[in-house]
Amino acid sequence: MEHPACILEDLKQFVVNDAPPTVYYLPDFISEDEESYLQQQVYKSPKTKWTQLSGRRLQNWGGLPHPKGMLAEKMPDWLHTYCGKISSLGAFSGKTANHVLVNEYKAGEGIMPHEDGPLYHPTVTTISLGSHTLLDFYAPVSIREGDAPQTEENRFLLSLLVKPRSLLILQDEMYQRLLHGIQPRAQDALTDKVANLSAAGASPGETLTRGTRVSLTEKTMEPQTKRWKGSACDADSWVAFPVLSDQQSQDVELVEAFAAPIVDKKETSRLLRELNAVRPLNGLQHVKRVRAVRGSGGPHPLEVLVCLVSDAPDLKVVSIDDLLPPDGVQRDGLGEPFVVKVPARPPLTRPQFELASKHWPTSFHEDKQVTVALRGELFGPLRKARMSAYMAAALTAAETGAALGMEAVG
Ligand SMILES: O=C(O)CCC(=O)C(=O)O
Repeated sequence: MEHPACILEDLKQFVVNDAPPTVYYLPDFISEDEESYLQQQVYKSPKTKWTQLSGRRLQNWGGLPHPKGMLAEKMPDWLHTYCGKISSLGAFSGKTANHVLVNEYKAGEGIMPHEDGPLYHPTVTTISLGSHTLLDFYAPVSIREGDAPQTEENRFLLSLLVKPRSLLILQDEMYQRLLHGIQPRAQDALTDKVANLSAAGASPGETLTRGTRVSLTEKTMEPQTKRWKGSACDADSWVAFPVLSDQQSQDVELVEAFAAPIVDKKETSRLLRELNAVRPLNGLQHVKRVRAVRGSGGPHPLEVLVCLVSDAPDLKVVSIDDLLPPDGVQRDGLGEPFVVKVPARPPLTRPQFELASKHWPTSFHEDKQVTVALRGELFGPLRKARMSAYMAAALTAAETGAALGMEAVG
């Protein structure tokens, strides 16, 4: 279907002028009935469609983005309709959105600052369902000398208040240069750092309590990776970030397990020995079996993993006796079980380790080179200057070749 090549003139009234170019905020883009319909469709989707990440759940629709182009999957009708509706605003320069991420955030959950990258047409559109959130924007890490420490706090620039049923469109600098994220908070105190307060019908000083928010993020996958225009090439103006494997870049996946308090500390070694024998945590060697309960003024300073929820005979069990075989583990010293989430895989990078440890203590064999690379410090100024020179030489050679009528290979 044909869509306008430019964003519709009518939408210009929704530009958020207090933010860098370009943000369109459309309150009440969908009706309450449409919101309920979309929520029903999201929650009706097969359970296998959800991926549990630390701090949110995710559904991926349309295919798997890949640098060589997306392995496309048919979009379900309920999403296809809304991809068409948004594309008909001209949000994707005549193209149709072909990829949707559905994120579900419970109150208190969020997403780390990130950029969506060059695999997509540089526009992202988001429909929000169920609750508001604050979407925060950050300057990227820069290596210019004399800058203040590059903490998240120092790089924070502005927030946008996205209310349920709204449509947010981000393009240009807001999409291509800035990072976006959502702080894991249950309440948002609105300040004048929220650039679209009046458009969202709110005022500074208000505090909004978050509920469960579902966001539908529609994008268009480019057929091939494109280099964004305007990326500078002098060695001081760029940072080399590593291209990590999928496993190294992904969020922390969690599995549910039963834990129980150790009510008698003196029984800890015996309990560990016996639990390891009757309920080994197969594939979870990275997870520490016992954790100290932080700042425990309470009666039980330690908790132990009993078994994975998937290993339990009956998911509704509440008693320790139902989780353990009659023999093999003396119950003395164990309290009643409860469900926790533990990291499903060993962390491969420091950010993954930090996130994983927030859920349950986890061991980490750090690859120092990856950590340094993630900080953008893998190459010193001399090596970067050399890289810039080689890249410039390659470009010159290509341009000269093209001028001589030679054909590019590779
Ligand atoms: O939920 C949102 O509004 C943001 C989602 C997002 O940034 C993402 O999926 O990459």
